[in-house]
Amino acid sequence: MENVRNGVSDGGIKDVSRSDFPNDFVFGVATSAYQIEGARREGGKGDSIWDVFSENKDNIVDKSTGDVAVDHYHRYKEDIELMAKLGFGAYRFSISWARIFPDGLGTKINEEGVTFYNNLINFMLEKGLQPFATLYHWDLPYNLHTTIGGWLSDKIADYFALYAEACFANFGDRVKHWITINEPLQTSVNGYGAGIFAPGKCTDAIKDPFLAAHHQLLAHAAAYKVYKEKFKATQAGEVGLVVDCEWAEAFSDKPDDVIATARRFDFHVGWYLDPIFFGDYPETMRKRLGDHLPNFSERDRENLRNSVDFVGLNHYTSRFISHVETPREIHFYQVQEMKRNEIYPSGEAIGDRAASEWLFIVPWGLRKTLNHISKQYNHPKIYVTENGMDEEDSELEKLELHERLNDTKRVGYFKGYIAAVAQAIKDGADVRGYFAWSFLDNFEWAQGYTKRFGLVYVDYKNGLTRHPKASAIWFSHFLKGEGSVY
Ligand code: PNW
Repeated sequence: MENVRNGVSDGGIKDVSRSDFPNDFVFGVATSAYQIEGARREGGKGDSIWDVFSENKDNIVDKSTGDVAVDHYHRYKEDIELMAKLGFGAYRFSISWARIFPDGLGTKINEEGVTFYNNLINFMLEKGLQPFATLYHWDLPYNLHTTIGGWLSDKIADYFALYAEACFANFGDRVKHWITINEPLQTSVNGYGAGIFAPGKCTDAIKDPFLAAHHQLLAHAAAYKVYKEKFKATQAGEVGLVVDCEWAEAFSDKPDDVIATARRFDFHVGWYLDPIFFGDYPETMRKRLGDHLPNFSERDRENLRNSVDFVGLNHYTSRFISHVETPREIHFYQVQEMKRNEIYPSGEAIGDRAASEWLFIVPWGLRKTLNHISKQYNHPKIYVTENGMDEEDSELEKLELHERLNDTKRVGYFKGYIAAVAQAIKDGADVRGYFAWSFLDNFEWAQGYTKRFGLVYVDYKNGLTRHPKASAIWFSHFLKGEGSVY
């Protein structure tokens, strides 16, 4: 039964058990290379834009870096063993481009980097975890930034295709699920617009995000084409793209708010998925951005069309969207003429807040997001590639270690959101897997180590030791099909 609060349904989300999902539904955990590996100068790795960005202490709130991170590079066996012990069936990790091609140019492969990922993948398989590999989780080889301008260059797609090809050739006999790019929107808007992510503000904060997005799409399509033409027949794997998408609920049923909500989706996911499923950017973007939005050639369109075997969805939170009149500046947010509200029209909060100021806990939003993507793009195969919440390190610091592990709020988050996935499957969405973000506490980009998203606590002050939190234990019971202990 669905409950309605302030005119908005709770999606009928209650309790959940493993048997609400098909047997072959994949449950995994997710991480990314820069956030966990460390070993910045080991194994022949080149610098990435994040290595250099975090050297500037103004860029990271606690002035930290990923130089050591949580040392997964050296502790990967311990980490994978723990994942397997908890009962997970898959691990979504990312490959550091600069470990494979230190200067990004695709000419000299770094054998030590290849060996590291071979060891990682082999160990995963030995422990019964399916590898889901992301090729690009924000750590562009720095040399590609300084020499060609990174994602602003139309040459980048060729370099990305060379890198993708090297990964398919070296790892594709064992990796059957590939993600080309993680959340291209965050790179475009935060990396090339706002400047809060690497590489930091560039030359034209208005045009650059749209150019960076365009080139990420073309790079994705180029990698997909390489796989299809050279590897698919022998390796029989799948290649997808990961987008991030909040749920956007119309603030009221006034036509202006309803239209603003649709526009919000266009600018958020339509920006990336419309070119793939329909051959061009959404009309609402074209109309508002004019020449600031690049054009696709016929060849681009052909390469992009249907260039995903699955859609990866990173989902954390929801907002109510209302229409606002703003000066129609060609700025990513202003041009959308909408406001993201954290309250119901009645004034009640949309959900409890996690540590990050953008993260409100709204389980029903995931059900609606999955159904929206399913309907909008003709029922694609979907993996939830990230979902999770954070806690504030400074708050946990005040507690004893065993108390820090008692993350009951996170247990509630996962129960609610996983139940929402089960509901979406019942509604008809073709969801094949779910990955919790993140396995370990880690380097949370501009927030450094101040925010903890892990199922496993990392003791930064005591040798980076790992301590499973209550949420990890909850998962282990859930995955075994045992009743919840919380
Ligand atoms: C994701 N937002 O990014 C990333 O893929 C992860 O690497 C990251 O650690 C995780 O979310 C948690 O932040 C996002 O502000 C970061 O809406 C911020 C937003 C969305 C996605």
